[in-house]
Amino acid sequence: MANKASHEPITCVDFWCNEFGMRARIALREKRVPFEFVEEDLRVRQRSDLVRRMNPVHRSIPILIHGGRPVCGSINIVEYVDDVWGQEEEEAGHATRLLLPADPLERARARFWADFVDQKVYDAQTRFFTSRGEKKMAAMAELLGHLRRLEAVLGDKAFFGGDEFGFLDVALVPFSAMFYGYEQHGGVDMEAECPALVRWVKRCGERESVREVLPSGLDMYQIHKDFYQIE
Ligand SMILES: N[C@@H](CCC(=O)N[C@@H](CS)C(=O)NCC(=O)O)C(=O)O
Repeated sequence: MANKASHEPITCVDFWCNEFGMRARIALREKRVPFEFVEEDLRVRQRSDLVRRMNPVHRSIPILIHGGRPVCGSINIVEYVDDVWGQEEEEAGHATRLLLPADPLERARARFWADFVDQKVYDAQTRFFTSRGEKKMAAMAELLGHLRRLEAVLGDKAFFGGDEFGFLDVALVPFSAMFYGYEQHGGVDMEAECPALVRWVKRCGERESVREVLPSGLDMYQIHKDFYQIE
């Protein structure tokens, strides 16, 4: 729903390679919402005063600051952006298209799978990066299992919600920036393992919002290699 608040200044506090934060920035770009990007370098251990003030509970990023008020949690931010700027787009003469599906059952399903990405995919990915040897390979196998499950959800659709890029695409596509890292660190061939998902990644990459936000696989690989001190 559009309201006056939607014209107040918008800031996104994030780090360029934060998969969670990419969701917020893709959603803002999808809605053509201008925002200021304030970088919080996650390589620095101590969180900034801004983050501690705006997200005292978790001290995590992304944080969307709208008219001085924080919205925390990436999925929460994507839904907020949909709520506030969905209607506004229509007023500006663009076709309104919400990221979340209109049908309640489809919305519930999209939220379920977004949560699956946060719980299962992120957890297996973190174990993959932080462990060595057999544990690392077991985490890779688990991660591929989760991605194949998502591939089955995608089916033969262009995007998770059907013909249009939407909520679950926004939630998952930042993780694709790690695919090159999975290949380099895990010795897997993503195209052979998850061909439909790789085709979907290419399709998503044709969107300006995704192109502008997603770092290259090589940059993501380098920063994770340094961060997790992987040889
Ligand atoms: N559920 C949160 C997770 C965000 C999160 O875990 N962010 C991490 C970076 S990946 C963070 O800010 N960590 C703070 C730190 O490392 O000090 C969301 O979706 O926004």
